[in-house]
Amino acid sequence: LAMEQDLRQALTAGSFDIHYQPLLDLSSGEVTGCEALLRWRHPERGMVSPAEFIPVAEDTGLINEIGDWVMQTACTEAAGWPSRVRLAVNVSPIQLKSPTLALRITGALAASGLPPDRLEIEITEAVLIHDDESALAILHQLRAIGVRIALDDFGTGFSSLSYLKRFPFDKIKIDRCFVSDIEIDGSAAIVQAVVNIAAARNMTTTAEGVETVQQREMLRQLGCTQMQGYLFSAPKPAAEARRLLGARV
Ligand code: G
Ligand code: G
Ligand code: MN
Ligand code: NA
Repeated sequence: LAMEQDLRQALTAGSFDIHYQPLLDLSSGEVTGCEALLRWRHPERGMVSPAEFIPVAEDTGLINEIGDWVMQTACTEAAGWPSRVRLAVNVSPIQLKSPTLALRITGALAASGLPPDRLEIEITEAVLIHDDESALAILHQLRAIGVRIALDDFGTGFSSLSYLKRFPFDKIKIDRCFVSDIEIDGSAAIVQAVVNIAAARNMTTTAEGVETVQQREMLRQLGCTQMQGYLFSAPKPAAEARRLLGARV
């Protein structure tokens, strides 16, 4: 309950910040995306991880206000980026329960001037587990205006390939657990299978948590579209991230 009050205050006190992590195209080596990752500077506890406070925000419904703030702030930042760089924003399953979400996202896009096809929302399979028709309807609305939809953390939790049939994703984000093991066990075969499924269904793939040159080269050989990870950059404050967008690997 203390955290709920703190979260409420954080919104008005301006204690939230967004860090941005570049996504690179594995064939061209260019930055073609950037993921917005929320940060909370707590007055007493210092930096609090979203892994800790997002669940509280979800339980209290505050995730809607926080999510709107993230969307508005990140779209405004991304409107100034080169046009090849897409903004990726995480959207919680709870946010997809709100019938006005698509309208609010449309409003954030219009206010910022960011074209809808430069926004990508990242959702986890949790959205699909409950066969929630209203969530799917919102995703279809967003897609109809040109917003891309990515399936985040693929291969963890209760992943089922049937989810890929239930909604036409634009992208699959391959969880970092498969990338960290890629040279050790059967992970390369799993990544290859996901890349093949994605290609067959007109989706692209992003490998998360890429930390070594060996991993990057392996992913490139496997035909993965994009990489994201500490090898190129950790999530950085907006001004720092902006300076990375023109870099190449
Ligand atoms: O950077 P990392 O520790 O920051 O993020 C931890 C988790 O928090 C990830 O699963 C990420 O998807 C989630 N997360 C980060 N920012 C946001 C956000 O703005 N909204 C939601 N719903 N989740 C976020
Ligand atoms: O769940 P989601 O994929 O949205 O969250 C991304 C999380 O992964 C964030 O916590 C981010 O800080 C973290 N992250 C990004 N790149 C790397 C990396 O190369 N290695 C590790 N271990 N974590 C990473
Ligand atoms: Mn994500
Ligand atoms: Na992820």
